[in-house]
Amino acid sequence: MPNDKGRAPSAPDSKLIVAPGGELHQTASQPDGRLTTNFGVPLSDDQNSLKAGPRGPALLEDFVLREKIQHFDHERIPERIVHARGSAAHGFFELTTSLAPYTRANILTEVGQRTEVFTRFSTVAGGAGSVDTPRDVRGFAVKFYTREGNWDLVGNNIPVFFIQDAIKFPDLIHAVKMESDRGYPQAASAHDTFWDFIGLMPEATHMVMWAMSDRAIPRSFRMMEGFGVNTFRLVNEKGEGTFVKFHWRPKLGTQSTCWDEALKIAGADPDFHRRDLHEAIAGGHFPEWEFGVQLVSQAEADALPFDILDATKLIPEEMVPIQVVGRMVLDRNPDNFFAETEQAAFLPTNMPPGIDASEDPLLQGRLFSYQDTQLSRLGSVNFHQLPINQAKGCPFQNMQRDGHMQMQIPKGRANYEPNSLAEAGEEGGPREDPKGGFRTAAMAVEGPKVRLRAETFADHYSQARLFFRSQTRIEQAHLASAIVFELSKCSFEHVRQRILANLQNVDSDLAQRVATGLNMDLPARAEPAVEPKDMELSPMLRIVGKYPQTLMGRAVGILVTDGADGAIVEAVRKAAEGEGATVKVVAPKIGGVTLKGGDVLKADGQLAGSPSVIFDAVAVVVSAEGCAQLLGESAATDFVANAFVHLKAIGFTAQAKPLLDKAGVQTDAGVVDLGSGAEAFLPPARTRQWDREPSVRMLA
Ligand code: HDE
Repeated sequence: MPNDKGRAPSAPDSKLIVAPGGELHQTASQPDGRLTTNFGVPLSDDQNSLKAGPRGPALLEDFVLREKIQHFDHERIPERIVHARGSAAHGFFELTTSLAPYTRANILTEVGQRTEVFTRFSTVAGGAGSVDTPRDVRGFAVKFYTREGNWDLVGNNIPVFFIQDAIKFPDLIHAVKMESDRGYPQAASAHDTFWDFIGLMPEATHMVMWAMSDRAIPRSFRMMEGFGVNTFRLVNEKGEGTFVKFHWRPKLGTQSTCWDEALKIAGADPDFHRRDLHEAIAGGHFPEWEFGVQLVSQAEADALPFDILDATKLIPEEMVPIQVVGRMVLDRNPDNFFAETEQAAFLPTNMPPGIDASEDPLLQGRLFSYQDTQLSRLGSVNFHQLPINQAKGCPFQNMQRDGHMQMQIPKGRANYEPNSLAEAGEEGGPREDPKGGFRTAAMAVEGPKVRLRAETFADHYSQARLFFRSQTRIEQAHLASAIVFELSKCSFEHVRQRILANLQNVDSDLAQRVATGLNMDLPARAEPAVEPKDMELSPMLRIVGKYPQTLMGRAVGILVTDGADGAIVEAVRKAAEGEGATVKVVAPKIGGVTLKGGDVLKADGQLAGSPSVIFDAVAVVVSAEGCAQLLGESAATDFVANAFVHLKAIGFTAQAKPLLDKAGVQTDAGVVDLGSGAEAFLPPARTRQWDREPSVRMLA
């Protein structure tokens, strides 16, 4: 007998409707709330397939079974060839200073105007299911739905790139992704083929410095800078062009993790950054960035000691200051990961009138690649009709027709131009706008057709040196240690030697430190195409010492046991939350603990699954008996020991001392006795204890 065993409780009201723009929506508030097939036929049962008898085989006529299974079979689409793993959010951009002298783009001239945005952050090398915290560049792609069409600023969290010409991109990506015969490593540059390629590509050296710096292990998406990387051009009403570099600066400052911490986060919470972004927005802590520009005239560009069209070079802020002209706030999580985050298609070619590409040979290739890749990824020339990609501020209208998945029903027969259908009283369709429409900046271009790189692109080391030498002592040590780590995973000795030979052009001390870290002799210096120059140092390129000392955006974990003093827990919670931190209680059991005095305190996380790597600062508030039990639990010792070696503030009650001692914690300014009040815990909790590092880690 048929039965409804296994049936889900009645679903919320749900029905498909077609919005006026032709956009398909599934809403959850339709009055009849009936489950239907994709073609609207109401279903009486979608939990039992149609069978020949209760125990018989399924019948071919079961369109309910077939439709459900078939749709499921085709749910996946190809992941992005690069930047496959990403997370995104909606928000707005607001212009605070007009750039009218330089551009006619409405989004950059109308002060106070708010433009909707959709921003996607990503890693580069790993697949869609890889972890959030590998050492990697991060994508920072912003889609502005402007009144003059979409503008996609598809940037990274590092202002330069590995290569100068787009034609090398497939080689770079093949080298960094998992090796093709063995299918590993996933989401890691620490392997033979990447370093083999890098050693043979001196132009990559500057970017490698950044990729080995703490920038490549960000603390959260909310704490990353963003850069347009390529040089673009702003074009004003008169058709005059000005070079521009675009910048995003996070309100929370640029912050990173420690490398050992990043490795451990990968196991503890592979979705660390995705979760952080989602929870911050859901909790009303909206991430915010300043938007800035560096403007450079042609004459100023000609005077620079490098080529402004070379994407392996940055313009130091000390040379051309960043003018902050706007801000971006992300205040809404996507409703559906696939429909929005996965189907979002960013195209550097999406530029409103007044913003234009430069001749940067890396950008020139990008202008082709992104449109092209969507055709295999999203499968149709009509991907611009997907809701997330639709131009919202200025709907599209043109003579393009048909194709797979055409979602619109164009009326009439005006699908060509010029036409004179209007003279016959018919709809003639849209027309060009010679004045207001997009016009490419009329830059003079001349020369023979050649496959050559300009000589002005030949200096591969000056800016690598600039970057390394501009770092603080701490950051230099991290960078050197990162190269040692990566090269130690490279099995080719000749490749390690080549890298060491190249590094001597950056800084001989760096090269020696890496050689010592590898226990290798320093080979002869590689002969550079152009001798590197010593540029004026740029302290703005640092992270350490620059980010605000604040608990905003930070997470505090309080480890408790039965018998803990609830007043201290509450004092720490109140103080930390008062400064904007998120506070979570960690206990040996998820049901929580019974505090001194008998109250029950629920836990947010169980100790084994909530290690200290997911927090920025920790407090240990335990009873003497609870502490004695924790001494036999390695997760507890790890909790404290890792907090210490990851340079975090540790607040403790007197009863927790045996656990701190067992974990090897030595007293310093970041280890705070909570007996004298929770306030003392706050200053060290606002930052990392960099001074502690030499006592816990042997750095190169
Ligand atoms: Fe990309 N890049 N890229 N890239 N890129 C893609 O387009 C490409 C480069 C960047 O969240 C792909 O839609 C070439 C620089 C981001 O959806 C693809 C070259 C910068 C994203 C592509 C570069 C970027 C991509 C893959 C060398 C910083 C993710 C999927 C010329 C300015 C966007 C896709 C998102 C994605 C090509 C170099 C940023 C294959 C040929 C430099 C943030 O089209």
